[in-house]
Amino acid sequence: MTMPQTVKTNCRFCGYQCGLTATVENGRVTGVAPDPTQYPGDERIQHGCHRWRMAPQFLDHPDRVNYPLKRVGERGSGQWHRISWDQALDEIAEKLAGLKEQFGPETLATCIGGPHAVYWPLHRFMTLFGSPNNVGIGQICWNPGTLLHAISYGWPLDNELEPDLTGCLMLWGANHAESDNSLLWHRIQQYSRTGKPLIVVDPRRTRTAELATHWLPVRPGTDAVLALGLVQAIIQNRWYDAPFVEAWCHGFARLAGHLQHYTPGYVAEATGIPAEQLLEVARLYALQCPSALFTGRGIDQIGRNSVPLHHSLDILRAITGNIDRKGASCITGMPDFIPELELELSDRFLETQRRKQLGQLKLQSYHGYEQIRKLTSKQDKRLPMRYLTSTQPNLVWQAMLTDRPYPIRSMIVMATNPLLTQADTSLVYQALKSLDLLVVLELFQTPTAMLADYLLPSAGVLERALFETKAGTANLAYGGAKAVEPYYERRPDFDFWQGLGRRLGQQEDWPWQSFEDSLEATLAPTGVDWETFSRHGLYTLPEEYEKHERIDPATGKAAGFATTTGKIELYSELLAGLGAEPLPVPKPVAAVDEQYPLSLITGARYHPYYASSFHQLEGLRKLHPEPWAEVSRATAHKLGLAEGTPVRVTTEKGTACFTLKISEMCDDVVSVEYGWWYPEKKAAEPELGGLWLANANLLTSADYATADPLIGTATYNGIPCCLQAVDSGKK
Ligand SMILES: Nc1nc2c(c(=O)[nH]1)N[C@H]1C(S)=C(S)[C@@H](COP(=O)(O)OP(=O)(O)OC[C@H]3O[C@@H](n4cnc5c(=O)[nH]c(N)nc54)[C@H](O)[C@@H]3O)O[C@H]1N2
Ligand SMILES: Nc1nc2c(c(=O)[nH]1)N[C@H]1C(S)=C(S)[C@@H](COP(=O)(O)OP(=O)(O)OC[C@H]3O[C@@H](n4cnc5c(=O)[nH]c(N)nc54)[C@H](O)[C@@H]3O)O[C@H]1N2
Ligand code: SF4
Ligand SMILES: [Mo]
Repeated sequence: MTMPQTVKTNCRFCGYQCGLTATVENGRVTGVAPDPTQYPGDERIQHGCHRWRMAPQFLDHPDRVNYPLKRVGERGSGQWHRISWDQALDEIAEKLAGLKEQFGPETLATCIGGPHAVYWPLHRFMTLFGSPNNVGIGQICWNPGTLLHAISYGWPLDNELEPDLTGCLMLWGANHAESDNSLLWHRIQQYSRTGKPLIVVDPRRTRTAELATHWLPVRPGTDAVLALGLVQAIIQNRWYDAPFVEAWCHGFARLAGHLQHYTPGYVAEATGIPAEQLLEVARLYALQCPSALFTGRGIDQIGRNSVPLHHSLDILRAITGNIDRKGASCITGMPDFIPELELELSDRFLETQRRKQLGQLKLQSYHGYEQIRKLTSKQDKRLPMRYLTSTQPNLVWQAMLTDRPYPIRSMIVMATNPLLTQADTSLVYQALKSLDLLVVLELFQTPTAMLADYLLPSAGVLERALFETKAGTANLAYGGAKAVEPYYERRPDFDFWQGLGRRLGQQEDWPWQSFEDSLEATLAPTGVDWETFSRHGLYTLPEEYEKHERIDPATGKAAGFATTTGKIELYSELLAGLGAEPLPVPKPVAAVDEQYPLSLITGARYHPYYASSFHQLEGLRKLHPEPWAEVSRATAHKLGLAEGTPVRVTTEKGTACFTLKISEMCDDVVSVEYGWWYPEKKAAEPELGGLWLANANLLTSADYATADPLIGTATYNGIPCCLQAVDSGKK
């Protein structure tokens, strides 16, 4: 027996990685508590969060995967044989070498998810193996905003909120009350108490919208029209920042010409937002600067309208002078530590293999990446490559099923549950079932893991070091040390990639002893060692603003922006050069009809879950036991349905069942939660943990042909659907 010790560590039940102290006895965690000496630096912030308290239970939950498992029965039969890590790695390496020999390295795909884990080791392996085929979530999370910011401003932007300084706050398609437990939500609440304008654009009156001075219940998917209406109102009324526009914006006259028909009346008709409200909001946003504008997944997930909308919002910020301005936004910089781009060895990725990338997307492709890189390089900056070039998922599933344009016969899935979180579950299911090799690195036996040939136990929260870096787009890193050695035979994901790489001829490129060793090397250029970093869990430097005004002593010229013209591009020369629309053009939203008379939004987030995670934790499940489908009171009345009724939502793609909830929101809209499965159900075919019951992605599609042609974004919001009681007997 050893004496209990208190060690510094972090939560990672969401992307914030709040600091914790853990009590450790005999290598086991017996308790955790918020640690105010680490990020976010104020233990009150964690008080509103239920998840971190679950950490000790999570560590030894009976459903955790503890040993490497190899499938023995039919795929999905739930029959496994325990094997050693060496056997697993040897067999996987041998199989991959054979497939590579037969079909080329592009026959291996990977699948990754949201910010749950450190992904660069996976990308490094794939660069060296030679495959461009990583499936991510990027097309509907992060990439549309990041790529458009880079095009408009020359680099991604961090939106800022300083409750005392910010004069107006706009939240567009984001619901921080449910999606964010940490510093930002705390600040939004603090800001709302000042009484200054808080504008929320969301078809639902969410808990965030309840704080708003102005709630704009936009019709799903029509946001780009609304954004252009705001821009037009600001131009018409001369509320824009004329000196800033004159000095720093390119294409203002062409923009003004382009906007003629976005009158308040036209916009009201298209979006459902009354003309007076539009004018009022435009005036507040333009004149109460600094104005902050945060966007969320609501706008990354509206198919062909995501790019025009992001572009319109970039313009809105720019013409009101809210770029790189304290209290509004900050153009971030390259990190002092080694950026993801270098850790992934992206520049070594062979040209022949880049050309094997599936699809012809204009931006989310190697060609698009290179065009942006030429410009960012002017200011010595480089965006991460692999995530911003990851493959449109639909093309990968199709290649698995049809062998066209070439066979993809194997996939390694890490820290994601694509059967719940990628669009079109039935397609994903068929594709995964068709593979010669499916490897899943997981904490739990998820529905995706149930189909694996090899299911490998990952070290999770408190068992592995953390180092989160905004993918190398900012000089910011947070994280810290593990509290204990992994329980049972779990290992950090890094060990898997290093072990596999070393077996497949990549020995020289995996020089480290351990994951921590690699993190130490990553931090080295900052002069801070891993131990020092872990004490506070944060590396950053104070932000600087208005950097475009800085005079370069060598040339005597102002730095400007890393774009073709050196200015913020309202009219994008880069998009024009790619043959895309240089000014935003909203696209029609899918029309409802008699068969599908309602508009569906998928993905409502609710505490305490996070995507498809945590449904097995009883303590959390009881807080929110049922998946909801929400409609307005008027819509429920029209359908003759009462709250609590089990309902079936149907789209062209499929059907899923939820419990009806009446909420304040746009009429004729249905909002369903996503990520629901039932870990208590059988972990084998055909149930697959209740995969086919309440899973929102039974209703969605990521069809490449209808997705956005620049980034590949599919439509998750604004899908025609119908809703009926489960016992209505109709099919
Ligand atoms: N319809 C619809 N679909 C959506 C969305 C939506 O709004 N609507 N949102 C999309 C968005 S924005 C995102 S980001 C995705 C999220 O989708 P995913 O990233 O797939 O999220 P989870 O379902 O939480 O799956 C994460 C899995 O990783 C495991 N895990 C956690 N930590 C580790 C680790 O360190 N290593 C390994 N190997 N595994 C780990 C967890 O046990 C869990 O099963 O969903 C997307 N899908
Ligand atoms: N509890 C919990 N927290 C999470 C997650 C989770 O699954 N659960 N997921 C994490 C991840 S991966 C991400 S990316 C973030 C996302 O965090 P947010 O970006 O805040 O995402 P949501 O909470 O889904 O809020 C999106 C809002 O957009 C609205 N919306 C839907 N369609 C439209 C539309 O057409 N126009 C407009 N203007 N709005 C629309 C929805 O009603 C919803 O309220 O949250 C993270 N935090
Ligand atoms: S906010 Fe996120 S990281 Fe912080 S304690 Fe809650 S779940 Fe953990
Ligand atoms: Mo996400």
